[in-house]
Amino acid sequence: MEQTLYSLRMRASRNGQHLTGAERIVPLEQVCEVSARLIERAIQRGAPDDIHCHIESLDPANVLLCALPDLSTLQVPDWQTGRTAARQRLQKAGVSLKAADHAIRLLTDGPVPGGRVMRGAMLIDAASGERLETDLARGVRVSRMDLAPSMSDRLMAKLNLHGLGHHRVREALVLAGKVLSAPGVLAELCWSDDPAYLTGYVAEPVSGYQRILPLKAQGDPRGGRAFFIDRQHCELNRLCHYLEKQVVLFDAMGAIYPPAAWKATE
Ligand code: WAQ
Ligand code: MG
Repeated sequence: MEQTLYSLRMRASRNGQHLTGAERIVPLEQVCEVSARLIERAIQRGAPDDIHCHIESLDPANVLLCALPDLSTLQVPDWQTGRTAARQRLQKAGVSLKAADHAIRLLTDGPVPGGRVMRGAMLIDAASGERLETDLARGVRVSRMDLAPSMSDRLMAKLNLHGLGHHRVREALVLAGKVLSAPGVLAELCWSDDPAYLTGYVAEPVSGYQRILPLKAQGDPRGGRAFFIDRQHCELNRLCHYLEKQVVLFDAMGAIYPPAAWKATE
């Protein structure tokens, strides 16, 4: 990777409460345009009183190139069945039923004391279900990842062909790709805190990014992320450093499968 790249990170809050955040990695000539788009997103989200936009150059020697996971979409009749599908997918990835149930319960109730959503993700011991992150209110924030600039248009065109070109899908796929590339992570579970966005996913290395539609009830403002950790093969400080600091660019796409109905027997 020869070209100097810049990490753009935006976060916005109101009354001290996190509203929205987003980030990209782009060459210098795109810094102005893309940071303006991120700020516009924060404003559209509804009158933030504080917007931070941080821009920093990246050392090309520290960039890790990875391939995106395969993407599939499982359709289920209702969110309760969606949770059953998620539980089953997590177990297939080596997560215990106890750990899967605990994470689902925490995301359902709101993982922060007082029932609020977190800015980052929970780390869950894949065997015991115990929470491992040191800051239970903030969680672990995955950062410094994007599509490689040279491939970004091509990869977005492919997502667009499948009706998946929305920035929400792009960002979740890229985040899940980085999480799956991290040492000691078995799987991820996620659904949005946006009350109107009902699609969530389970990501694991074999089947990739598996969207589940719906995974939550219409109007529910709670959501979050749980990363399931294999503690035998994971040093927590190293993992958090990787998730927060390692620059990862995706320069290859996985397969994209058409939506299919989920079957309990799969
Ligand atoms: N690192 C760790 N956790 C994060 C991050 C991050 N960078 N960004 C968000 N979270 C956590 C945080 O707890 C949020 O409350 C929660 O995830 C949900 O974030 O159709 O939109 O941005 O394929 O609301 C998935 C399906 C959408 C997309 C996920 O998440 C699709 C989504 P949101
Ligand atoms: Mg959100």
